[in-house]
Amino acid sequence: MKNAPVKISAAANVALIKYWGKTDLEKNIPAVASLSIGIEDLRTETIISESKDKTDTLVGRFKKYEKKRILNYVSMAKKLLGVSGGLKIETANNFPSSSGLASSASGFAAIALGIDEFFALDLPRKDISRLARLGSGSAARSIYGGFVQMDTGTDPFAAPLKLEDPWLLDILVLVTEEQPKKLSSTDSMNLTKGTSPFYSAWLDTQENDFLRAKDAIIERDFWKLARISEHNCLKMHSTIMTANPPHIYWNPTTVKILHQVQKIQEKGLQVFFTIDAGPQVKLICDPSDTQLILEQFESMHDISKKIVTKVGGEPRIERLT
Ligand code: 2P0
Repeated sequence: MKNAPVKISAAANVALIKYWGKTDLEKNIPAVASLSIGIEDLRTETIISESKDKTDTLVGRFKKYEKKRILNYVSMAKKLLGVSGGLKIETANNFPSSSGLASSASGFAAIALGIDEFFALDLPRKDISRLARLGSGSAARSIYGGFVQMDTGTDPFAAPLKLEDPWLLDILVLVTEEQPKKLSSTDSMNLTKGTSPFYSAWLDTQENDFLRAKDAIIERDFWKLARISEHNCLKMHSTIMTANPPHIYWNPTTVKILHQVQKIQEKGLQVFFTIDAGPQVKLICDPSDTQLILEQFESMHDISKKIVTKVGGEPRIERLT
């Protein structure tokens, strides 16, 4: 093996129609279809090169269990693809990890894209998406930028939503807490599936949400997409809060932000919220209103970070010489 190192930058994504629940734990098969947008400036940068001591090594700030999860994934991916040789994987996020900002999505997408590039496999994107899914369900969507859909099925993969022109929307990430979350998405999904009385309702209504959100995007109807996305997000969190034992990912600032968004909407500014498995809130804004929306949060000092970015997130792949 004598391959040049590769550098991958993959972006996090946020689902407007959420993936929550699996039908197969090992293969990470989502129980429901999902629809996401790539977040241009929340990125994982990963460099893959040949490891000097022939074993896979991981360089970066990881907890023991995270390191194990990533190294197991790399080993499984190489076996699956029929390639061998120790890899050195250097990886870093430019945003807080494991706190509901989708670091596993960008992280596993970067590794899947990196392994394909390092071994010059030239796999079709849909197969790289499947490979990323085996690391983390949401990572399947971070193989692309823009609006991305992910289906269910026996070996599903994500695909970009083809739009005649890109829909330019801003994303305002409001960070309320930078601590790693106490309950992982995987554990929370399993708990929800096993114990929430609302889980079956979640499954029953998801297809309709997914189809209506797709229509809203094609029709470029901001308020239609806003209503469906917010409802879908709150439905997901309701199943989590009604699991047994229950879990609340939100903190008081999360709730304050939701009330403030409702007030801003009443003023006619085009904004809606979504929240993943954590306390952070992402606001989707029409760019003509972003500055005014941002001003409405100026006095909320318990927001620790405000990141203004946009829908995008196309991965960048570079071969280093
Ligand atoms: C999503 N989330 O669609 C949903 C909404 C969080 C809330 O996918 O178990 O890290 O690794 O497949 O992808 C976060 O869960 O879970 C997630 P695994 P993942 O983005």
